Amino acid sequence: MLKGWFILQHNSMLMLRFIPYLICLLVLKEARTQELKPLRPIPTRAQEQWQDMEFYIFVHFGPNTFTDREWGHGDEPEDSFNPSQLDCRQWCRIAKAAGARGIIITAKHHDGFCLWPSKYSKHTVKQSKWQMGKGDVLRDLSRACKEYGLKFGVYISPWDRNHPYYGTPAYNGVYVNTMKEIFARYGPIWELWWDGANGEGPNGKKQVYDFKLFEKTIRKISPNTIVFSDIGPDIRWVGNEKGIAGETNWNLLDTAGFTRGAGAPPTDTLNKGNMYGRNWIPAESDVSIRPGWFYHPEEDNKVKSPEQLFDLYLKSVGRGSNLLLNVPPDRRGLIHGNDSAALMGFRKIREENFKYDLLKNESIQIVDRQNQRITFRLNDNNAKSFDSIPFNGSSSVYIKLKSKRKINCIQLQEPIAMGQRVSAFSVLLLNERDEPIQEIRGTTIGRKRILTFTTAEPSAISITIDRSKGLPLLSEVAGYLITKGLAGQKNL
Ligand code: FUL
Repeated sequence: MLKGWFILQHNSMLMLRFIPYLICLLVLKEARTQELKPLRPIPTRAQEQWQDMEFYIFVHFGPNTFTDREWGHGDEPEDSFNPSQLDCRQWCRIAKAAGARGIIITAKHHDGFCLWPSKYSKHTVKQSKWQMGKGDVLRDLSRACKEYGLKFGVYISPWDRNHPYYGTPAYNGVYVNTMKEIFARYGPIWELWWDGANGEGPNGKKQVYDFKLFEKTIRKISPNTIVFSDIGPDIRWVGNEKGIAGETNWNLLDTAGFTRGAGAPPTDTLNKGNMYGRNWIPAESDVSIRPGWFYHPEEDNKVKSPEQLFDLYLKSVGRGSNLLLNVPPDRRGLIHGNDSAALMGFRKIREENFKYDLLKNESIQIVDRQNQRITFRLNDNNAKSFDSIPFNGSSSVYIKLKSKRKINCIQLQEPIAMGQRVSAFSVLLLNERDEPIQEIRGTTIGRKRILTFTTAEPSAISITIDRSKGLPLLSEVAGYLITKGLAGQKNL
């Protein structure tokens, strides 16, 4: 009995002695969980999934394809639209083989012509002689996308140079019905593209768009659709039509006081985002594989080369944006051989150059003044797992390479679900004595940051986060040796 009491006393004493440690641990844990809370604003699930799409195809197709115009006047005879061999499965086959993950089509461009037999317009495929008025491009393409496992999106131009109601309040109702019709017949729609253009209609008047109503409608009928316009709500225009995101690229944007189109923020702001922006609105980089958005036979030999496309990939996806690459079908309704050849070359370059991650089998250490630890999370090829980098100005990620190797590309990723944080970082390539042989500096990282630099042969690599809005987090670090001369990097 006495013994039992003694043991109890002894245990309690022991426990008492540990209490300060326990408190300490709890405090530390609390501090860590606090630090590891998401830093708002953060993406919605749909936005996060959208950012994982990286690269997809834009299709500009309509009367302009046949009339050699970029902006139709809206008075083109319906019969002008007459593809001789339309095959949306061919588009999908090529998109899939190029490694694209979806297709967005101009269901209606500024000329108002509808690529589906709409109840709300008399300027549609139904009024054309194509397939004796029974053709429906949206039906064919939405089906083909499903068959090939591609996401399906639509561009529905609010500007309509044909519709008799355009320029009157009634047109806003027509536009809402048009969207409802498309979503009901051809959904699910993954991305909806709102062009900012707002010109005059057939009666010489401009429309006052009721974007509040448009947005409310979409949120109601399809809450997960990603809606694009120059200022969102879900994704923003990158500020140019060259497919180039800012080297500094925040997924954040302030939209208060701005409107779509002429009232949008300066293009430079759209290009870079706002560091302290209140909304999560990432940039989509749109560009055409040819000089024009629509097909023109005289541009058959002006298709961007695989190397140029790869350069654009580095400047869009490699800067944390998505790449929306326009590939306009020709008058047959097929993707021209020159375009598909360029796309296949583009895929090959990406595959070959990103096949072997030089850091995959290296051990990555997280180092600060006091301690160092090995992390497996930064090269586990899982962008969702991440680690925090102790942030005291001198902390870094250190990779001692098993053997010296040539490298000219580093890829970094932040776990964006936790909010975008890093605003300045540097990568040091070190020799066997840990002396710097090359320094590469960057600002934002975001979902993906691909840095290319002059080829070096380091023994170790050190990455330092120089400035961050909160505790810096990294999810992936990879390294590559990109083929010399690619992407205009002459000295790679
Ligand atoms: C612009 C349009 O005016 C062009 O014709 C094209 O559709 C491009 C993607 O967006 O604002």
